[in-house]
Amino acid sequence: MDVLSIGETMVVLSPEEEGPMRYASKFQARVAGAETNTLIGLARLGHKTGWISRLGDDEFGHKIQSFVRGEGVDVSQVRLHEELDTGVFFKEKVKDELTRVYYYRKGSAASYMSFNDIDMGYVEQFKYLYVTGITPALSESCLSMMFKLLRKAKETGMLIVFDPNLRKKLWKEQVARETLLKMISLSDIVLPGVAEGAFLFNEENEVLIAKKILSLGAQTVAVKLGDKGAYYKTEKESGYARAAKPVVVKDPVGAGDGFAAGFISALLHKQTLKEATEKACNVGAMVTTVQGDVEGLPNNKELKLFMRSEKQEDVSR
Ligand code: KDG
Repeated sequence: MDVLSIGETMVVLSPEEEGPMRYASKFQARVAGAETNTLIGLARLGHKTGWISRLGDDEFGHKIQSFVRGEGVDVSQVRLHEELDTGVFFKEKVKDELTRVYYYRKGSAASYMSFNDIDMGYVEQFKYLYVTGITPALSESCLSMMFKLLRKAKETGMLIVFDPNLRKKLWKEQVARETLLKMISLSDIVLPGVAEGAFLFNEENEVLIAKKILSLGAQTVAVKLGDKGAYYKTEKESGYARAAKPVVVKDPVGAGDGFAAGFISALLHKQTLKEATEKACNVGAMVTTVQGDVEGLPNNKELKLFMRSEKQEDVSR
């Protein structure tokens, strides 16, 4: 198996029309969660992925379990709970450049995850463990589970990829900062955005953000720069990469998860760090071209076409 992740996935309800959600009457329901977004991206690129989580034994829990399984991610470690609910969030597109998220996930089934949910025999089959800063924000038990899992995974020699994925609505700033810095020190590869660099180090320069993260113990950093691409760095090399071409952004949410999928996919194929960052930028860019977190994630053929920046027919018939 290639990549394992653990975290909460929810049903996301988005108004069918732009504008303040108070005026919305019709909603689109989709499945989204940072960790399964990345796992689905990796599965579409042909990699073997697994997901550990908890869901409510309710309509949305069954919807999520079927959807993620249908995307080729192993869900054998996902537990459904009769007395706990599946999380839900709303994604409001107020106007072109403003999307707001409202969570209804307090006390959700996933927030009760603990290290007892984890079968280390299952974990040890994987080459990479992908984690985000969202899971430790869900509850005390998730926080403690995350650090036990990171330590155990390191002992088995797994490579740990960490996206801070800062969600300020989920926890107090000081706890968030301490936790994310500690997770960086336990990770091999860290994929922050500039906003997370500013939050953690009071630094917005990608070169200085990368240096700070390497100084905490990570081996590799790729700082996401939005439509400007990304900056990658190790002790031995550094540089910039970007997507093959600019895109019209329909929905920015999920781009970072696609970036992580492209990055890890390239590493699994033993590509260079520059190639990994390029692949990551291209997958992340493709995610933003359609509504939804995973609907724009490409398979290998689609990605190759995009990266060759071949003009695609607008209508094929
Ligand atoms: O990166 C996209 C995620 O933010 C979205 O899918 C929902 O997991 C989610 C979260 O906690 O925000």
